[in-house]
Amino acid sequence: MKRMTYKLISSLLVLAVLILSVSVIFPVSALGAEAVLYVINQTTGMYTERSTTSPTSVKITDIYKYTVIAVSDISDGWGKVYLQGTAGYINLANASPYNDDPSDSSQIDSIRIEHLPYKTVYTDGETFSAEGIAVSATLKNGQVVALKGFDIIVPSLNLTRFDLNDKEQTVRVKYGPGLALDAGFTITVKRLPIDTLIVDSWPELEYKEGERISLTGLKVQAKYTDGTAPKDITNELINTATGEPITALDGKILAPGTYNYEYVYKYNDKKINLQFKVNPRKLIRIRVASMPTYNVLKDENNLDLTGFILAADYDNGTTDSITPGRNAFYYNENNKLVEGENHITVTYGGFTISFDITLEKLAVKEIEIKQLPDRVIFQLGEEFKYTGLVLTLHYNDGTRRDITDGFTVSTPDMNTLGAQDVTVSIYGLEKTYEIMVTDKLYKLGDVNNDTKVDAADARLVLRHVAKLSTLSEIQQKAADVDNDGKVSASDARIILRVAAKLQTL
Ligand SMILES: [Ca+2]
Ligand SMILES: [Ca+2]
Repeated sequence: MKRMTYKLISSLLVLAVLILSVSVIFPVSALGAEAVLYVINQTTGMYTERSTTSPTSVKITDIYKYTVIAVSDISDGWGKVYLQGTAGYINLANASPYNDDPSDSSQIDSIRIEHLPYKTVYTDGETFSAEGIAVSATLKNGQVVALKGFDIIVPSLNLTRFDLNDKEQTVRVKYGPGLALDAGFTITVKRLPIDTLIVDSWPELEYKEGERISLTGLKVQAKYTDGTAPKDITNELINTATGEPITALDGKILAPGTYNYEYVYKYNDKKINLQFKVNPRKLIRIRVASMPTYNVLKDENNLDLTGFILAADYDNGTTDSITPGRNAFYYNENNKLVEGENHITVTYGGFTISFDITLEKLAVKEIEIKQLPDRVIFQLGEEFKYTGLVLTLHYNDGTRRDITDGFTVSTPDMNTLGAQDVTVSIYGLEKTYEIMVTDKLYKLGDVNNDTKVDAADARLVLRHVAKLSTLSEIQQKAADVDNDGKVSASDARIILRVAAKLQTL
């Protein structure tokens, strides 16, 4: 509900009228001309007359008793008024200057609408006008006076799409606080005289899956029964099911299917139907986008599809990557994979393609020394060892495995000083690494490696034998002076004899 104050409307109207009249007749400097409010005492003989100089007897409209009206340019008992946008003159003999409304609304017993506004029939969306309304107040002392400062509560003059007929609406007139002084009258809001909606041109109605709906080309016009020129209302259409404007459909992607949309303009009985069809995309071919990267035959019934991508191309320009199931494949003539060339056939979505792939037996294709043995420097004449050597086997399927035995290691000449190549071999593949044979690694008997063979060396041997401390591998070599492969008290005794120069090594 829209609430407006007639007082405000009136003064705005007067102001507008004044400005209009003054600026037309007088230069801008005369804007100060003021209107005076008059109240009409009776309708009999009240005429407005179309003339700017001497009033004539042409009545332009009625003014009713109790109407409060702005009058200007008063002379010789006549005053200038504007009624429904037209200037005229009234004879003031039957009007009197308006005195203010009662200052206290409690003096008023009731209010009454003496005459309705000029306009009581509206078209959907028009603006309400109170012009012409006459309202009286009956005071508690019985006197009846004209009222000006009443409120008018105007209902919406906009019909909705659910208003299938012209609509009666009530306008309330109220004076003062509360609702005690209240009157009302009915106005009619008429529907726009829409006859039919005409689709002048259609948009694209059939789409491929994934395409966006385009309303380009759609032109809908409303035709009116009253001869009004047809109006393009394309963008004002409303979907009856969702209430969304038609513009919300533009650019949408709809799943495949048929869509019947009903659109209305203004009222639900003025509608058009749009049928959109979205066709499911069609597979037009399949192709190998990427070959399998795994080329080792492990299972004659299953091709390893690592790296394999089958592309499915559709008529709407889209492509899917497919991972076909085992049943989509057929291998060679008997459906078994073999070593060497294989002819593979794939079927998907009614399309068949084939490609050839070469499969090898699982084999080691390369070896690598992952970790050198614990020792690569040896004493001249020492026994060669390769403890700690780790080999990595690289298979043709991309996998790898570490081994610490099962391979063959060549035996270097440990009695020759200098660098020696050691060859490690397995599966016909070889790798070499280098060892060094030196006479500087240790001196027999010199367990603590201080260049002398003396009692200190013998003591280290005895502590080792007694398990009080442990000699390193090299120290044990130096300690085993009798060369029996063990470190024992007998070695300590020989070291002491050498230290005492009773024996040489
Ligand atoms: Ca020593
Ligand atoms: Ca020994």
